[in-house]
Amino acid sequence: MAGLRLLLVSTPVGPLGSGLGGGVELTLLNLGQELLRRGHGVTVLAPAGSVLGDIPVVGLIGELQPTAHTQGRNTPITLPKQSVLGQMWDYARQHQGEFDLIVNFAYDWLPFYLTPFFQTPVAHFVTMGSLSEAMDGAVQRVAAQFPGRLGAYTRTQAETFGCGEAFAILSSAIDLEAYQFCPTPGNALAWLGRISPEKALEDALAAAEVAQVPLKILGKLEDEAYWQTLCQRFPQAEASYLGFLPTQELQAVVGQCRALVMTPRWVEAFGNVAIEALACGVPVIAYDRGGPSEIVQSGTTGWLVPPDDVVALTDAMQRLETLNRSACRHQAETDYSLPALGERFEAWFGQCLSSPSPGGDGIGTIATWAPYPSP
Ligand code: HBI
Repeated sequence: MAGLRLLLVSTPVGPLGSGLGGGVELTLLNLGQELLRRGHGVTVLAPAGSVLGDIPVVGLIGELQPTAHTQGRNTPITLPKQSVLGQMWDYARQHQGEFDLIVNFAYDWLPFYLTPFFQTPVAHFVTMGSLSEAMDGAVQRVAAQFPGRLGAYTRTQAETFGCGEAFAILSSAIDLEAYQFCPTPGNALAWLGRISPEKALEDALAAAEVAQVPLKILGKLEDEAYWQTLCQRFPQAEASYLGFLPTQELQAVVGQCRALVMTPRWVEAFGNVAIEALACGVPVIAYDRGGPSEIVQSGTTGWLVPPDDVVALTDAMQRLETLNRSACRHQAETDYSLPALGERFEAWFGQCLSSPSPGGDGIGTIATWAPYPSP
């Protein structure tokens, strides 16, 4: 595909590099580098102070958007004064003629609403599952008016919006050169992730205690009180907290483990930690829920167990010998490399640029608007 001029619009919750943007920061870094390598033009729009490797970033001044995580299903859409979200999309409007395609990575109502107002096609990579009625409506409206312009990490995540068939499933990727295959592990299991209730670390601790295997815990300690209750509840668990490590150290610790344990209480859109483990040859034991259920090949590169079933989790921890560490690394190389990601996104961009926009001049005159899909 000839070099496209691409504008990638980031999340308004924080500057790139601050960690506030979570998984989408990694997605933008990996995708941006791969698209540049393939000869496309890439410009990233993001809040001022953003840094993204050697990818050109235009930083906009403005007030950050509250994270969607804290909003309820019926919370009204709010925009702070001088919102950076508004600033980013006004910049996109003014400069749209310089680009062939604009790709939105914000999980916010405004960019979806503005889709018909642009002459340059706008596509949306959705980074979480359904969280609110307003966002569901905005997503469904783009699905109805601009078929093909929605992308997501996983099918399960896309289905949460009630229009899963409208999404291109793009999965994720990591820079495999940063992860070393480890053929001979020690005895411990690993648990990776933000230490907060929706990740249900208590289930992994409970199972590890019964299975009598050591558990190495890594990740950002977001909820101190929650951590303290876990330490009190599982005094016997042979568990150690190793902190929030940079990739180089993280992959060295995880590679030494016999398996990664994932216990998500919510629908993880993807679960990057799963492919980090596979890249090191480490099988994944995960609840059969959300992103990990589309990553783990149960019986070969890990085990999928019934969600929230700690007994099944314990059993799986004791059936690791039949899993194949080389198959884990191979799956990462086949499905989760940067070239594989680039292939998937290029195919999606081609679809976005070929699928017909609705009638009308595409600048959102009332007559062309499809009414909100009736609930
Ligand atoms: N909240 N309002 C809002 N907008 C985002 O783009 C956003 C968010 N919360 C979390 C988040 N993005 C990312 O961390 C995830 O999409 C990965």
